[in-house]
Amino acid sequence: MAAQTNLQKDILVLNLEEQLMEIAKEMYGKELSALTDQETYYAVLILTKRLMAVSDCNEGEKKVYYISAEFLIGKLLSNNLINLGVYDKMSDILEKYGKKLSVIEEVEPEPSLGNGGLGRLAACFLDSIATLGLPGEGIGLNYHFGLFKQVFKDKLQTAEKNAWIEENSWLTKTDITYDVYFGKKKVTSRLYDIDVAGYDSGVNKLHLFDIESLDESLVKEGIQFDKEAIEKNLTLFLYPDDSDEAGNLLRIYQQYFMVSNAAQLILAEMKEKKFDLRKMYDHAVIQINDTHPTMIIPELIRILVEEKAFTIDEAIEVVRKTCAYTNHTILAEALEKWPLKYLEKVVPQLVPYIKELDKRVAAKYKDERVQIIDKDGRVHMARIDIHYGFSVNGVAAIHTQILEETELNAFYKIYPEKFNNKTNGITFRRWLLSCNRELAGFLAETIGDGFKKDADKLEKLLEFKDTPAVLDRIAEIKYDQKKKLAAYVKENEGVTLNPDSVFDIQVKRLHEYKRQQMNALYIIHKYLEIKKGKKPARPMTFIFGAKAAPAYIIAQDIIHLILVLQDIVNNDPDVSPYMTVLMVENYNVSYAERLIPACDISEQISLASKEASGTGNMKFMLNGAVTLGTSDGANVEIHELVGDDNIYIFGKDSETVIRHYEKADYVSKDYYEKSPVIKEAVDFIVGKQALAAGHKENLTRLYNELLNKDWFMTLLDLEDYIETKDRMFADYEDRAKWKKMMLVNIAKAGFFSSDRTIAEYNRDIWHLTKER
Ligand code: GFP
Repeated sequence: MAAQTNLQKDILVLNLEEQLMEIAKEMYGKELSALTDQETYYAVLILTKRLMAVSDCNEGEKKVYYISAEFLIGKLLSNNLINLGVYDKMSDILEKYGKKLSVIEEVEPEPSLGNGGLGRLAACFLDSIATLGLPGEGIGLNYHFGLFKQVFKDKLQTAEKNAWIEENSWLTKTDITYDVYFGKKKVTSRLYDIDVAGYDSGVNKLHLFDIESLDESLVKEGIQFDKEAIEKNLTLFLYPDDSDEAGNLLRIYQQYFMVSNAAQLILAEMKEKKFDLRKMYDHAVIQINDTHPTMIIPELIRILVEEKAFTIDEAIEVVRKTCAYTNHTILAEALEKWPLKYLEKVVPQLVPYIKELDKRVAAKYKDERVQIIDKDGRVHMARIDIHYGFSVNGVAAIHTQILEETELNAFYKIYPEKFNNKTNGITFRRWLLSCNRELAGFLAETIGDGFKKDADKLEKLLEFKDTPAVLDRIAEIKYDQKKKLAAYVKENEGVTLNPDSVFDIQVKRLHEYKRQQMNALYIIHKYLEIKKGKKPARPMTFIFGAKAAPAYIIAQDIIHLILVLQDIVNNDPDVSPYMTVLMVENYNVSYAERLIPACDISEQISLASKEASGTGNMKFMLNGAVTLGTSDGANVEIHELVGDDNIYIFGKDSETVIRHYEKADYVSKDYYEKSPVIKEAVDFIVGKQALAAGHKENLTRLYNELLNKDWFMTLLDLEDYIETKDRMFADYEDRAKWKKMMLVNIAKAGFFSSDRTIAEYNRDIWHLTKER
């Protein structure tokens, strides 16, 4: 069978051109050369889907089910063509008919199925699981309007629905539907699949569940809709507003919908393959990505007991051996705790099981910190995962260490054997081969193309760290990418960027712990310096990209401040020759693919201990940017790999920060009062100039927050940040030194391939074998 399908694929590859012409005829009744770009995109999409449909699947006795609320997959056309090995061929064919593949790629709408690092990691993992030939599937939801589309109005973020699903898309409607019960209320799901092609390997699937009765017209203005009409709204948005009870309930509805479908899918497959359910763990491993899919644990237990004649003890044992949990954060707000009374409203059938799981823990352990249901009647989802799964992993060495020693120490003492670290990774197919074809091509010429399958081979580049021709070419590619970005930004944002300036970039979800506000304070500081006559050696460009959760007020205020600074700086004739500020609108994966290759300084400035790993840091490094970062998350491992000379580390370390929290002795005002530099920058936020350009309410609120609260300790590290960043700009002028730093960063990035991460998950947690 496998040989036959392979042959089919080979034949299809040989006949790509004919096939494409046929599709053009069938779909539009036109010659290929007469198609519009949009039509050409659809034709290539259909052909690529056919190619994946006849490719081998990764099969085996055991499969991983990666359940996640987010899969931030990005556009798929060019990645699929690369992974299928037909990118160049397709490009040539299109060229022959007067079309450019790079233009056709633009037509694709970006799927809006994720928020930030969590979802992008899931997407990189799917690519690597398929590439390593491992049997594995993603399971999530098909949000029609995704997270939201960010539109700036009057220097404020507004949110609109992000409709991304078109008639022709990567989604394939299957005939699989399930009944999902919320108590007595029944809804019907429908499964849509997206094929995930491995690089030079087999194909896996991303399963996205949707609800048959969804009503898109429910969304009236912006992203507002009736939160209570569950059967009409369930898969409209990812992370709908949860600032009220209805919003909380909706999130629970979504989560249960996701896991009920997942459980039914997994059990159907067990049945179809005639696997022994009592040995489910020999055939299935469920990776619970963050706490959103936690209810899979009580749900599976419930089904095994109520429908498969398991005793509760047997069910718990089988499920425990099947489920593994990944923690992505230590932020209390992100560790979900659902009031039991909410669960009673949404999924009453699960409540007796959750209470039983809680009772068993309470009977064994007295420590408050490990109880599933706390005194206030809230169910701690992560605690279910840890007690009733077999593995708990953090996502970078320092993060796992903090989990073991501090945040989850009470659990670590009970179950030391469950804890393990899996430092995150990124797929080099998207984050190098596809987004920076020029660099990837040059690397292949210089060190051979072994690195494409074995990322560690990038180290070979170190042999050229004193070779001027290689160093110059790397710098030249960077310059070209900056020019390309500048052209795109000019067209899309109307802002002029100078490619001869230093590009300093911070792109990530907007959150106070990631400290975009600290970067903004640096910009204010520089602005004031220039106004006083201290000109930088070279112009500087500060770029931000970030969405803020609509209910997160201070995050909106930070965006406002950055947009105010963009206005003030870019329109000030004294300053604009030396400095430009840009906050790109609706930052997403496609934008990241343009920004990252063009970056000189990679901003990774979270408060130490708070960023579990970060993955943007890895993408920037791989593309030759130098990191300006705190000793946090994977920055620590980047630092270890590249050494002191090739990274700029600043700020207080995680122990100091944790001590401040424990003693509650950080007072931001002290820092403000002690340092004239800090005071001047912070005061600017509510100074005449800023208030004239922005809104008093937002700016004052942010000012007060920084001065009186500053929960994520911006002012603690600000002086060190300014000093280090200044040094970095100065070092940029030593071009020989800088180019070498670029090269070393690229050469050392191999460790951060998600192929390595997935190989470790498989070795330590999943134990899958390939049978292809
Ligand atoms: C979260 C964490 C990051 C981590 C990713 C993936 O992502 O530190 O790298 O998960 O593990 F915070 P964000 O959505 O916050 O970026």
